[in-house]
Amino acid sequence: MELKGKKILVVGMARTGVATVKFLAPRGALVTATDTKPRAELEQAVRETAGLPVTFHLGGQRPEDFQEADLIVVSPGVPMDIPELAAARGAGKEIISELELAYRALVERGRREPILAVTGANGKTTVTTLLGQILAGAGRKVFVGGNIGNPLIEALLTDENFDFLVVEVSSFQLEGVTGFRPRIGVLMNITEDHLDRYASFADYARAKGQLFAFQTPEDFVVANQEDPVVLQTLEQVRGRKLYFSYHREVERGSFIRPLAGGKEEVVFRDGQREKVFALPPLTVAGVHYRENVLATFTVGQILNLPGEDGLALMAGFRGLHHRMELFATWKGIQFVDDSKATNVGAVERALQSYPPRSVILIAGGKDKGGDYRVISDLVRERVVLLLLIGEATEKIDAAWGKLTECRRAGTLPEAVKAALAAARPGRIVLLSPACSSFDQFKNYEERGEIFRREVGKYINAPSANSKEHGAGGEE
Ligand code: UMA
Repeated sequence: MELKGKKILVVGMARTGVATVKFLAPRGALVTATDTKPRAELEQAVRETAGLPVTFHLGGQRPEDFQEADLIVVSPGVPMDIPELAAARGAGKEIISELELAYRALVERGRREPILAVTGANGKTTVTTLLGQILAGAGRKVFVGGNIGNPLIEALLTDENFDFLVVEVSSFQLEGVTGFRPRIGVLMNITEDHLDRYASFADYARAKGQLFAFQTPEDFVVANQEDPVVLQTLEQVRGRKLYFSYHREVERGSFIRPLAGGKEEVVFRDGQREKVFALPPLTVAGVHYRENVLATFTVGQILNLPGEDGLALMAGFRGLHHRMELFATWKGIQFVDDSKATNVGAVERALQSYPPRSVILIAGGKDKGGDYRVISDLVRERVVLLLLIGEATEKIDAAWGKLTECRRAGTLPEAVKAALAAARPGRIVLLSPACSSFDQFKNYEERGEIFRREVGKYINAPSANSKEHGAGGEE
């Protein structure tokens, strides 16, 4: 892929676009960067790329930029079917994602670091993080990036070579791949998400399957045995398949075996060969974390990493920020920030962790086209009060409103106020929105921070008699 003199259009100028421009422009490509947002909202992007030879067309997308480009590199948040891209595709233009660009550049530079790629509707950020940690713990130099926050192309902005590239990959990034081939691809689960972008659930599942499309029999697939959609998606893949299951034995892969006295062991089985390790008690509770541990452990075994050390590290892991994060306990009430729960599957995981009729659930935001009713039974059983916020209020009310006491709070501060009024010892005030945040917030992080701040206002107020329990983040 000769870059010198090639006209490349970078679409989207947030984190991915900026890194892409930083890679392309110094290597002689003739780069145009476009974004629908006006320049005033993209000051940081312009600042970060200052001094580089790049033409900005901001505040809208000009069809001629798409028609004149030799190659178009699209940010994950830009839908592949916007009219400008559809027309460019019609004109035979090559359109790829930043993930594909990074992959091609790595291959061309003879960079041989194995790529370990993780996808799924839920759990992928945790597994990516855990993989990074167990590799680093085993003394390997590792780049951790992708959907987790820093695009893979950033691995090419440094002269450093890594031992491994661990990449969290989203379905959006996979829409624009034509050759991306991870050495090990991990598929955690496929449940409804992003149906505001995909025509159907099948389309979304197909996008996830692209992670394995270019693998050969020398590569590995690590997948969840318990998810029927995962199994179906992987029917045709050529990589060597290993599975994990939290509650039954698998032929090839990893599983947990219960022992007498409540103890457990983890077994890695590869045909006749079996390796067995004691499973230490895990700090993070729940079935889903066990799946994350097993997926990570399986990858570790493929790479011959020491099993005990990896399991000890994962047992001590305390979870991710804004993901089922218990950030305060006050007067026997627990406050849990699960702002990263942007789909129904994630709320399901959260609710499964709590006793019946114990949860005051704050949900809502920007609807993503999924079906909320799939977890109706769980909502009826676990949620004692449902507080709705944001654009999706109507739709969630229609699905869950009659299953438990439900109030339309409108905004997050109002919801927190109502939650505090109804909270009693033993109850859990849980922000687990089932929606994206973009109707009322910049992103899920901001939503989580505002939740914490609002909770803090009440429990730290002098009248709240908070001497006994501050909001000091008891976790
Ligand atoms: N834009 C256009 N034209 C359009 C649509 C958008 O110009 O038609 C512009 C927007 O005005 C904006 C830019 O494109 O300036 C946004 O691009 P982006 O959303 O791709 O933003 P990045 O900062 O590059 O973030 C992306 C991922 N975002 C999405 O997938 C929506 C980040 O994942 C990822 O961390 C980052 O690349 C680095 O790889 C976030 C995410 O929400 C966390 N991911 C989804 C999820 O996890 O559910 C998939």
